[in-house]
Amino acid sequence: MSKPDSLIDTGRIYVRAGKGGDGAISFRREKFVPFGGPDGGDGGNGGHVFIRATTSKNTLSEFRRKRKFIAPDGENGSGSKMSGKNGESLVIDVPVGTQIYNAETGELIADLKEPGAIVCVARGGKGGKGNVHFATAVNQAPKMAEAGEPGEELFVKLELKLLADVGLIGYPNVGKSTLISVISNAKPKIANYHFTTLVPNLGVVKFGDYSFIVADVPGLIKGAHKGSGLGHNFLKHVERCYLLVHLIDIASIDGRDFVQDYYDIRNELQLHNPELSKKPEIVVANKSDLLIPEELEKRLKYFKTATGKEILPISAATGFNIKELKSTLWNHIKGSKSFFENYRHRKEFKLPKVPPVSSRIPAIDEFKIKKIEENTFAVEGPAVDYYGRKIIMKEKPDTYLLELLEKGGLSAKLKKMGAKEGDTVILNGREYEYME
Ligand SMILES: Nc1nc2c(ncn2[C@@H]2O[C@H](COP(=O)(O)OP(=O)(O)OP(=O)(O)O)[C@@H](O)[C@H]2O)c(=O)[nH]1
Ligand SMILES: [Mg+2]
Repeated sequence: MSKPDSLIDTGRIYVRAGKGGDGAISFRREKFVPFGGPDGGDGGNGGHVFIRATTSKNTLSEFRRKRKFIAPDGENGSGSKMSGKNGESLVIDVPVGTQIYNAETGELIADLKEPGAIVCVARGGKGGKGNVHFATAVNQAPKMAEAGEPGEELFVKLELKLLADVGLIGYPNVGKSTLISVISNAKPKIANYHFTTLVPNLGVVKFGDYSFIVADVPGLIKGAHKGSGLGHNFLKHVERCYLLVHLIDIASIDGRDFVQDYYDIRNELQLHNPELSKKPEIVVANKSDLLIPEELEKRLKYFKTATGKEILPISAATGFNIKELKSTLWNHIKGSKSFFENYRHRKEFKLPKVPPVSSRIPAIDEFKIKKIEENTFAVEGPAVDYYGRKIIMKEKPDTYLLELLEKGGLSAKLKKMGAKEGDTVILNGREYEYME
């Protein structure tokens, strides 16, 4: 049987948003007009990457197989002022209760606590402008356009701490999965042995016009807080349930004393995190169908006397008292600040509008000259990087960059650094000869 370390409730993925499409360099063609005005359209924006919480998933195990999520790029612009299409956004669905971290900095990006909660983790790049935008009084046929901006990329760490209105806890084999299968839409595996459930199951319980979420957590045993059985991996999930349903096997099928069981589990909660033992809790006695009524009464009384707690007898197998249990759960939840309302209202889902990213535009004098060896200088800095990448030229690729940097004082700066006639200047991957 697999042990807790095989349980995947963390994941690490790489996300990259789409690059913006490039602007087009194009000119109008008309009859009798040999060379029309510029009509190059803009590039589309790159697609974003979103992460969204859903109740239809309960583990992050799939991210062991798929780890790269790349949104499509925006399309390039084209002639006749046609803009390129935006790249579609990519949505990654994760279980409700997933926390999202920047894997490099450890910063918490979002805690997706509600079904439908969504966060944009990487923004697509802004599309570049077409040559339509570059026409001036002096240059009416601009053979230049803007390149699209790259999309954001990062490594994301996912960590699941399941969230539910109700958490079902108890020893293995007491019938937790059977119960969730009876009250909700969940279809977990059910079997007559311990640790049938290895990964928590979520189910949506309908109650009148409302619905709430129940989590079936793998069985707990004595020593769980130290890692026995399936251990604290699951106690962690219980932390974020509002109400605990503590299920015991009143028929003692496995030969244990149910009062002792109750105390054992309470003790594990306390040892794992004292806050857990303060949560509202109801105690439910399952498998009561296996006892004759007199014996059931006797045992319920024994439990109440020993613990001073109320206990509700049910049978997940026959349906006895299941309606009563549901309304008891509801009575607890309806007063809580739980998220079921949210669940109800989020049926229709729209992606939030997120603007594309674009880099900061540096001033034209934001560059430095570096003497790299005798008679050789390199021009570096934000202005070179930005304009060198940003402007696409149809002809004479670097003239625009050179003219621009000249306005930012290129020759003067070179001279100050001691450049002499005939020296080599390296700029944007090309070599030039310096002239006084
Ligand atoms: N007679 C009777 N049997 C039940 C009842 N509820 C569950 N069972 C049986 O008890 C066994 C265990 O049920 P599960 O629902 O798998 O128990 P669990 O608590 O989820 O067990 P783990 O996942 O191992 O922790 C199965 O054989 C069920 O058919 C009940 O109310 N009455
Ligand atoms: Mg189970």
